[in-house]
Amino acid sequence: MNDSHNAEVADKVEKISRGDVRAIARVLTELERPDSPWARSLVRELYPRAGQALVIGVTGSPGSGKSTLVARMALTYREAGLKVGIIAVDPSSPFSGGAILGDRIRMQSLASDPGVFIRSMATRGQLGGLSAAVEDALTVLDAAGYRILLLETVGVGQDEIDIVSTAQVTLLVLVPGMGDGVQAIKAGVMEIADVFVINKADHPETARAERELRSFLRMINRDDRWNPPLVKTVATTGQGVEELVNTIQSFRDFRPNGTEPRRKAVQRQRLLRLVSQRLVTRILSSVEPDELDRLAERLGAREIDPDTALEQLILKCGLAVLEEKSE
Ligand SMILES: Nc1nc2c(ncn2[C@@H]2O[C@H](COP(=O)(O)OP(=O)(O)O)[C@@H](O)[C@H]2O)c(=O)[nH]1
Ligand SMILES: [Mg+2]
Repeated sequence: MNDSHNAEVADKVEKISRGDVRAIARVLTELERPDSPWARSLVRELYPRAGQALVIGVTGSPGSGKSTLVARMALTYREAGLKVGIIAVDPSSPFSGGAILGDRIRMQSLASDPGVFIRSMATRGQLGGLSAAVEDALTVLDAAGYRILLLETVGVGQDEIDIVSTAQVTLLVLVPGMGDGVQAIKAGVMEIADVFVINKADHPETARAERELRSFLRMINRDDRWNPPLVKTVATTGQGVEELVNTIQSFRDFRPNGTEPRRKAVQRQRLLRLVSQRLVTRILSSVEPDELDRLAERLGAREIDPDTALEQLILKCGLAVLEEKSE
C-alpha cells in the first residue's frame, strides 16, 4: 500500500481513537461500500484496540417495540455516563433518515446528545455482506470509546441471526397477543436469546403471554447452564427498562469472559462467512458481467450441469486453489 493510503489510515485511526464523530460517520459510510481498501486497513488497525464495549443485540418482529426499547435503554446507559452507539439493521427503522422516533421529546434528546451515535445500516454488496459491515461498524464504535453498543435487527432471516449472534448479549423482544404465541418464534432466534423481553406489557394479554413463555423457558436447557430470564417492559413509558439493564448486567457477570465454546463457535462462523464472501466477491469480479446469467440460463435448459458450470467459473478467474483436489 502506498504512502497516501497509510497516511489516510493513520489519520483516521487517530481521529477515531479520539472519538471524532465526523470521522466515525465517514468511516461507517465507507464500510458500507463493498470494497474500500483503506476502510479495511483501518478496521485491521482498530480491531486490537476494540473489545471494551458491551454489544447488546436486540431482535424481534417488526413493530414489537425494539427501536423504542433501544432508545429507552440508551437513555438509561447515558444516565450512567456511558457513551452509547446504536446500529439499526432494519430497513423500516424509525432511526433511519435522521428521524429519531418521531415526536417523542425524551427520545429526541438522544439525537442531540454527543454521547450517542446512531446509525442505520442497509445491505452492503451481495451475499451476506451486511453482517461483515455491521461487525466492522461495531469495531469502529468500540475503538471510539462507545461502551454500550445496541444492535437492533429484525429477527427474520439468517443474515439477522448471523448479526445478532455476534453480540455478547442477545435480547428477544416479544409482544402479548401474538396469536400463536411462543410457537411463532423461530427456532434459530430462540436458541440465541439470552434474555426474553415481553414488551408492550401494558397490553391486556400480557399475563397469558407470560404464562406461555415461562412454560417454554422451563424447557430450555443450555450448555452454559444459564436460565434465560424474562423481563416485562413498556418501552413507551420506560417501565421495566431498569430491570432489563440490570438483567443484562447479571448475564454479563455470569459470563465475564468471551472465551467459552459458544463464543468460539461464533467466531468460527464469522470467519467462514468472511471466507465465502471473499471468494464469491473474487469470482464475481473476475468473470464477465453476463457470464453468470449465461451459465444460469444454460443450467436451466440443462445444457450444462452444475458441477461443470462451477468449474467454468472457477477456471475463468484463475482460482486454481479452489479446484477440488482429486486423490
Ligand atoms: N402500547 C405500547 N406501545 C409500544 C410499546 N413499545 C413500543 N410501542 C409502539 O409500537 C410501535 C412500534 O414500535 P417500534 O419501536 O418502532 O418497533 P420496532 O419495529 O420493533 O422497532 C410504535 O408505535 C411504538 O410507539 C409499549 O411498550 N406499549
Ligand atoms: Mg425498529
